[in-house]
Amino acid sequence: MKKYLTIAGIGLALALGSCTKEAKEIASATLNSTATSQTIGKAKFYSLADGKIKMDLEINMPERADSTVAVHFHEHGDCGNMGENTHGHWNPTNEPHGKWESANYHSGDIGNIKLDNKGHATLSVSTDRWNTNTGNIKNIIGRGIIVHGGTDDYTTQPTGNSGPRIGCGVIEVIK
Ligand SMILES: [Cu+2]
Ligand SMILES: [Zn+2]
Repeated sequence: MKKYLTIAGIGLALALGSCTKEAKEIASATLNSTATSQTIGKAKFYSLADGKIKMDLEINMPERADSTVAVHFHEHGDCGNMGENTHGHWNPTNEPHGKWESANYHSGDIGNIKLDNKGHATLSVSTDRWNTNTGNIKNIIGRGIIVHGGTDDYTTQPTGNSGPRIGCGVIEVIK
């Protein structure tokens, strides 16, 4: 019996080992309130074995409990002037604003996220629209991430009419 448990243990260790190998954290962004500068969330980016990049996003805004916020990648990694310095939506493929994984959308149109009764939410997305290659149009490093206080209607151009910029962060490479 003990022998089988040891074999199972080795199997588990191998599985965990290959898992960490497939998902390497390559970039991250800390999201801060534009009003108070307090941290309201975090985005972590991982490179996957299939070449895609995965983002694990977490938001903590107790003051926004039971509401919906909208998240986009914006063009510039400058959160000054209440997030306005990030300018408009990052749009490397010259598409209209839209809903994630619809026919057309900006490559950072993450969209609406429902916060629970504690103001907490998590979201994971994987895509081949992103990379971290210097000089490549899909490179997400240095882009801004904006959390909006309203909801994205997915149709108004080019913003989705998503409301004020309540949170902001910059995607930074992890070396
Ligand atoms: Cu936005
Ligand atoms: Zn957009």
